[in-house]
Amino acid sequence: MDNSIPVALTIAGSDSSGGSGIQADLKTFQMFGVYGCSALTCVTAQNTLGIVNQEYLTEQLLTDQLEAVLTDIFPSALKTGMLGTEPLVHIVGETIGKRRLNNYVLDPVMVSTSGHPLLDNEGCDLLVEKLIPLATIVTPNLQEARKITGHSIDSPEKLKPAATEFLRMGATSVLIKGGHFENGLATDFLLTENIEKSWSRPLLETTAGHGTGCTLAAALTAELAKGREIPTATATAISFVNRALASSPMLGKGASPINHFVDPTT
Ligand code: PXL
Repeated sequence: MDNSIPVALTIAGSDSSGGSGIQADLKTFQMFGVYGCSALTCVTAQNTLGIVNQEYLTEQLLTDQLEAVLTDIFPSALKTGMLGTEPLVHIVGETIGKRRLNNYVLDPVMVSTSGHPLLDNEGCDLLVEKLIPLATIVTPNLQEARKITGHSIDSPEKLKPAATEFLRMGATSVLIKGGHFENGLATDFLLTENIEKSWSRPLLETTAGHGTGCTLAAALTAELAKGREIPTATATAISFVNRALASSPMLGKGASPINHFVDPTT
């Protein structure tokens, strides 16, 4: 009997409220039928209202987590989320190269929804220089895409030039998420070397949304771990997150987490 299941690795921070970070990633992998491994970069004390405290793990401890997992289990896809500092970005880049990891989903997490910095400025520079060229897909939100490219991206027509900039930086593909402009639509824009695709929907009136970015990148990683192509993996991940957002359990007093229990396949 073949009991094998696809394996994915997440390198990210812990969110004590369980809605984003490592917790969102592992819940999502599980829903998609993918075995999840993890390496922590940071422990945050947070709830739906925001981050109260955070502490980075040492460089040695991140290195040792990665070595422990990767000398034993080979993931068929991986994602990175909150990396925090330049030295931790450096370790991730070195490890992906040394271990020849592929199907890499880079979520360039920089600032939390509540405004808390999740990556220092030197870390941002190194992420662009070292991680973007390794990425199968980069998943910036509009704010991150503006910061990384220096483009203003103030209309739907500006999405493609900004996305092209990510490919020029060395990424295989890019998904710019949640662009909303005066048309009242939220648009996700995918660009690969030979495919351009966008998904638009009316903006959802909700206070929920904690962990949508992490969950989308995790769903994409799970689909790549199963061998799906980038456009179908992206479509599945977007559908999962939209339905999870629409059926949020409305937990907590701030931005509620989304509903990780929705069916990934419909
Ligand atoms: O959603 C970005 C994010 C990622 N990872 C961790 C976080 C957050 C936002 O707060 O705390 C650990």
